[in-house]
Amino acid sequence: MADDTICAPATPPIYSSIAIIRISGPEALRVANSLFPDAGRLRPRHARYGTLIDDGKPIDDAIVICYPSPRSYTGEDMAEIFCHGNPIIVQNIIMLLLGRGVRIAEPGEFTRRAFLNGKMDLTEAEAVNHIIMAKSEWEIETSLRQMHGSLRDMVQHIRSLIIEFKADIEAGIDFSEEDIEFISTGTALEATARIREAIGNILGRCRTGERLSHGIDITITGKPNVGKSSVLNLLLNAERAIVSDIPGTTRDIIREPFQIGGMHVNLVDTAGIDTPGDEIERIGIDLSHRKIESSPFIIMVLDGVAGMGEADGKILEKTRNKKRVIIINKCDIASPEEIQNIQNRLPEEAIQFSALTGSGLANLTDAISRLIKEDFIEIENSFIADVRIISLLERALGITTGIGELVSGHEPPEIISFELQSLIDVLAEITGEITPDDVLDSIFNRFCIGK
Ligand SMILES: Nc1nc2c(ncn2[C@@H]2O[C@H](COP(=O)(O)OP(=O)(O)OP(=O)(O)O)[C@@H](O)[C@H]2O)c(=O)[nH]1
Ligand SMILES: [Mg+2]
Repeated sequence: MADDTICAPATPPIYSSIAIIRISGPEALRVANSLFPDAGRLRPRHARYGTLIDDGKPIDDAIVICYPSPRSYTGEDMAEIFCHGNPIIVQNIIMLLLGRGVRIAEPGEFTRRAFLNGKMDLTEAEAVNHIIMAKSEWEIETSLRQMHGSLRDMVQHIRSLIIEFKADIEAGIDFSEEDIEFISTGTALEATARIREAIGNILGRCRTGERLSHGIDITITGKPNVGKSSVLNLLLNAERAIVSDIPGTTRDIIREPFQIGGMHVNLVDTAGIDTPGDEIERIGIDLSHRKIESSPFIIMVLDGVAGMGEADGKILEKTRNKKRVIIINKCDIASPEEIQNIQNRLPEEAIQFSALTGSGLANLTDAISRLIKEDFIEIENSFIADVRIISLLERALGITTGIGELVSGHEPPEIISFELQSLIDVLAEITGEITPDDVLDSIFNRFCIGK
């Protein structure tokens, strides 16, 4: 347990109905009790309402709750003050606490203490920050599961597989001279394969989570003037991109975050692709081509009035292997014959759409969310992982491959056991049992103050 007491506002410095200040450490309860002049001890986990007094001067009417150790977020003695959400009041209370020997917390210090006091492992601590920073429903749900131990449990399961295997291998060490096999090469290879598969499985799910949490780019493409920017604006429900009847209006790439089916995506509007009219348009079209190449998901817009042309055919060809939704736009004024005509020339069913009236919008968002879920089949089981966890899992996979080779090569059990211990250590870094201070610093520095 830490020997000093920390405090910080847990809410942002804005005018709001309520602000919360947290205190944690050995002096937390004494300081919290001293805030009320008529003392009377605070009952654990009960709200106490009263006027906070500093040197005889009232500061605010507030509620204080105390949480004696170990039943608190940090595992230490803690108190929370709920005052009026005025930054001046918050500042006054903080100054009062500082005057009583409490110091201001570093970013993430409350969660760091919770981790150090065994209230949560590192995967759960990181999930706390992901919940706060989440940009989609999916991210919140996944982070919440992770905060409840989903990733920790999987890592612990693999760890127990390794420990069991290591015990079998070590049983053979004393007898290795005598050629007695405690575990056959076949069984050892099976155990290695099982461990490898389990690590590969988590790694896949972490990679999925990592990609999804950054948001997936969905690029809107088509020839000029078909209504790409109108589709973007309709989806965003905002006049984000300039719309005009002059072909070649959009020249830059416009990228906006958005939520589809509970997932965080980035909608990307691009310049219409056709023969450029001038140098700037040519640059815009080059950018569009590059964006299509790098984007896994495409919304291809066709013009229901102008019909299909050579440029459309080329874009269709270029996006053939992408996850794609085709929409026939301007259906509010296009003739049914022309719409049918276009559909007949398409390799897949298109959505009849109007960026002007909004018709077809639900079909479009459903189709996109279906495409994403098809591509990320592990979406429901993914983990929110960052490069730290992913690179540790990659290292674990490498070590496991090496162990397989040692087993096949009938290497002595001492060497195999040594490698199995390295593998256990790498997994312990994921959950934070073995983690250097600088790694902890870099993790908790990303948290807000007061968390
Ligand atoms: N009637 C009708 N007009 C539309 C529809 N969608 C777009 N338009 C019109 O089509 C014209 C071109 O729309 P934009 O959204 O600027 O088209 P764009 O594909 O982004 O064009 P560029 O940026 O030049 O490539 C504008 O005059 C829009 O008002 C639609 O669904 N129905
Ligand atoms: Mg445009």
